[in-house]
Amino acid sequence: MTTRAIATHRVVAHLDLDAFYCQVERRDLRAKTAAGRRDGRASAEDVPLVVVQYNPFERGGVRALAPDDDRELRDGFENHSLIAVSYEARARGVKRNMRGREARALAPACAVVQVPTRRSKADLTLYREAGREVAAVLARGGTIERASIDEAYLDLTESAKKVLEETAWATILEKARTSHAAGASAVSGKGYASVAWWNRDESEWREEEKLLAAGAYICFNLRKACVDELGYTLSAGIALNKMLAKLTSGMNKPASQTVLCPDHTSTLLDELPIDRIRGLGAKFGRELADGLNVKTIGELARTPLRKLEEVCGEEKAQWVRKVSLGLDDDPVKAREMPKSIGTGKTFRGALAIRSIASAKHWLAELTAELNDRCEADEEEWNRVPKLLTLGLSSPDERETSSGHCSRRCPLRPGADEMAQDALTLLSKWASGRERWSITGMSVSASNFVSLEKDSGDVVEMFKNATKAAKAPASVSATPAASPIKADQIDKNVLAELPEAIQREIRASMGLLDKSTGGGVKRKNEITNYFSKKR
Ligand code: TTP
Ligand code: CA
Ligand code: CA
Repeated sequence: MTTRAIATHRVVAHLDLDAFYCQVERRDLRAKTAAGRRDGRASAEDVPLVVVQYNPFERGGVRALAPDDDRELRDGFENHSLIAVSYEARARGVKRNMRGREARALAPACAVVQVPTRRSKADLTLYREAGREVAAVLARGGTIERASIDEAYLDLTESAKKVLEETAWATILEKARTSHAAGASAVSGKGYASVAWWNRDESEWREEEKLLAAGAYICFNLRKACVDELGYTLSAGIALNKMLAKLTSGMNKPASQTVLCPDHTSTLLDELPIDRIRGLGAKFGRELADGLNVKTIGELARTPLRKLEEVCGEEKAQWVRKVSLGLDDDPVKAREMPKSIGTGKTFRGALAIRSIASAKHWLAELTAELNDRCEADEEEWNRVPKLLTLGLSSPDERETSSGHCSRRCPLRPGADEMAQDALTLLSKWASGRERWSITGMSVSASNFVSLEKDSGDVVEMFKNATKAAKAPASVSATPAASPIKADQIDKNVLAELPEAIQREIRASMGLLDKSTGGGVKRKNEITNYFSKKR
C-alpha cells in the first residue's frame, strides 16, 4: 500500500445519538428508580417514551420541574408538543410533530417525560452534559468537531492508518462488516449488497476502501464504548468527507453505522434534493434552484460551470460544482477553547467616566454580560474561570506608556460578585488620584479550571475495551491557561478591549504595522499576538 495514495484520502465519521433526549431521560429514570424514588415501569427499555416540551399557553403556565424532580407526567400533557420520540414509540406511529394526546392514543403504554425547566424556560443542562460525556468518549478516535448537542464529526484518518498498520485485516473486517455498506449492490453487482461488498477478497479492496473499513472498525469501537460506559446508542456514517458522512449517518438508524461505498457517491447524490446539503438549504439554495431550474444535486452536477457562474458568481460556482460531485475539503475542526473571555466598552471625550457611581453602573453592565458568557462557556467547555481582570484605559494612567493598565483578583462566580470585586479593583486604582477619567473599561475571566472527566487514548481503548467501563468520574484541576504575568500587559485583556482602544494601545507601544514598510519592530509576545491577529 503506498502512503502517497492514502495521503490524499480522508476518513470522516458523522455520529448522531438516537432519539437523544429520550435516551437521556431513560437513563435518568433508571437512576431515579434505582434510588427508589419512583416506580420502575418507564425505565424499562421496551416501554415507548416521549419527551415533551411544556405548553406555555396552557392554563396555569409552565409546570416548573427541576432535573431532579420526577418529571414523568401522568396527566396534563395532552397539549404538550413532542420534541423527542423513542424508537419504540416510533414503531407505533408516534411522530415528533404530534401532541401528547396523540402519542398516548397510538401507544397507550407510552411514558411521557417533560423537559426540565428553569425560570419558566426549558433547561437543557441535563442533555448538554450527556452530549459532552459522549463527545469525550468519541474524542478518543481523533479530532472531533461537535456539530450540535447530539452530533459530531470525527476525522479518523490518522487513527485509521494506524489501525491498518497495526491490526490484522481479518480483525478489522470482523467489526467493520457489522456496518451497512451504502450502495454496495450497485458497486459489487452481486445480489447480497452489503454482504458481498464486505466479502470481497482483500486484493479487491482499493486503498480508500480499506481506509473506510478501518474507520468503520474504529467507529464501531467508539459506539460500543458509548454503550458500555454511558448506556447511549449512536448511529454513524463513515465516508471520505464531512458532507458525505453526514448524508450517510441517518441511513440506518437506530444503533447502526453505514459506510458509503465511494463508487456509490454519484448515485446517492443524483436524486438528492438540493436542500439536503449544508450550505444549500436556505436562501442561497433556493436562489440556485430557481435560477437554474434544478431540484436535485444530480441536475446541479450536470449544469455547465458557466451557467453556475452566471447565477452565483465564480467563487461560489466552484464550491457548488465540487459539492455537486461529492467533493468537500472542509476540515474537521476542533473548536478552540478561548483562553479568556471578556467584554469592554470605550468612553470617548465627554463620555469619559469620572465618578465611582458612573463606573459602578458600567461595571454592573459589563459583569452581567461577562457572567452570561461565563455560564455559556461553562456549558460548552465544562470549566470555570478563576481569575478576574479589570482593564482600564485612562489618560491619567502613568504606569504604562500606553495609558492602559489592568488589575486582577480571584474570580468569584456570579454577576453581582464580579461587579463588586471589579469595583473594588477600580476604587483602589482611583484612590490617591485627585482627578481621574477612564476612556475604556473591560472585564475578563481567565485561568480556567477544567471539570472534564479523564479521557484515554484510542489504541489503549481498543486494548482495554471494557476495562475502562466503570472508571469513576474524576475532576482534574489542571488550569487551562497559565497564570498571567503581572509585569506585562495582558494580551488577553487587550484582545477583549474594543478595537478602538486596541489600536490606541498598539500605536502608543509602537506596534502598529506600517503595512508597506513591514513596520513591526519589537518581537515580544504581544507583537506576535498582533501579527497573528492580522
Ligand atoms: P435529533 O438528532 O434531530 O433527533 P433525535 O436524536 O431525537 O432522533 P434521531 O434518532 O432521529 O436522531 O435531535 C436531537 C435532540 O434535539 C432531540 O432528541 C430533541 C431535540 N430537538 C428539539 O428539542 N426540537 C427539535 O425540533 C428537534 C429536531 C430536536
Ligand atoms: Ca439524534
Ligand atoms: Ca442530531
